[in-house]
Amino acid sequence: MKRILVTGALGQIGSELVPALREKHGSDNVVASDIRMPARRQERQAPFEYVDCTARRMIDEVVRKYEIGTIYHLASLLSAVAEEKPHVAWDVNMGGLYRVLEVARENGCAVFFPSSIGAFGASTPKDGTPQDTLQRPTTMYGVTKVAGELLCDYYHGRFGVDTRGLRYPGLISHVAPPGGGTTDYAVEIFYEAIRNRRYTCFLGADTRLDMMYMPDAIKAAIDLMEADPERLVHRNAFNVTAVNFTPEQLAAEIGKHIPEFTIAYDVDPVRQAIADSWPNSLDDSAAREEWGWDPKYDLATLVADMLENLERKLARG
Ligand code: NAD
Ligand code: AKB
Repeated sequence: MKRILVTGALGQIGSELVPALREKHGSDNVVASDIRMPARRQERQAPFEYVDCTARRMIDEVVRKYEIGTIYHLASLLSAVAEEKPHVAWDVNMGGLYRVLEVARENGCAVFFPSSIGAFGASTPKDGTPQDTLQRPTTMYGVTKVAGELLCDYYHGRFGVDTRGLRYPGLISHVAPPGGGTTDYAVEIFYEAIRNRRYTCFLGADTRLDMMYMPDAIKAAIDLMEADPERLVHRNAFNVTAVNFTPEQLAAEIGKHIPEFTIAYDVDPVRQAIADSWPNSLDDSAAREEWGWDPKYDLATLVADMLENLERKLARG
């Protein structure tokens, strides 16, 4: 088989996508890459390459060396970091995607591009946000996500590159920490609940957003890339969602397991403004119809699994 390349592989998603792909296709067939080096010796044994996605030559060399057939392009700056460094975010998020698409065009690779609820803005319908709707985001992150979706569609229509993408909501996981997004509170809260029995949230109590547990997010990416292309109408990018809650509701669910847990609020105006510009909830019926999207985790099962796994991880030190 043609091999798989994952860019930004040491981040929150890549840390779980790479093992899932290796389990499915064999370790040697999945090449992890990043601009950081893996920490553990075990991770160094499997194929790993230093690839800066803004350097076309580096992507090209690795794609040719390993005869790559599919690129999961995860390298990106997330919403809060992108707002701090908008120029860098444009270079990495747009420049990186453009170069990945160019290499894919020349080498006949398929490309997975993760978009986000950040691709929507304040003028988008907020509840049950449709698949096809107004997209006028007010953040640099959102601008790069909308432009990225369009660029991927362009490369499919104009050059026949097999591009596919998802609009992920906030992702919750216990393997790698989140990389500087607006939804990071929904991961931090678990660490603080276990360590200190309290958490001070940077978003307001009633901030409602869609979220998803990482196993569902990984399955979504792999299922979409394996879906029958004849059935895909949207390609870039499908709304996907699994759970929907406010910080207050998440804290209450954690409280069922840790009764002494308390939450307080110290709102960060920058991240609050970003969250307020995003949808309250997405309509993911196109993903369900076109490639069978069907998440497994709801709020109760997600919280129980997160606490169990994180307690074990933190106990190991
Ligand atoms: P992350 O910040 O955890 O990881 C990104 C990785 O990219 C990091 O390991 C970083 O070192 C690497 N990177 C940064 N600049 C690079 C460069 N120039 N070249 C190569 N690698 C570089 O991000 P993540 O949460 O794993 O997200 C991956 C993708 O999914 C991003 O496109 C993100 O926008 C998207 N997404 C994530 C979420 C989420 O909640 N995690 C939600 C929606 C969309
Ligand atoms: C972020 O908050 O930036 C990400 C996302 C929803 O895209 N988690």
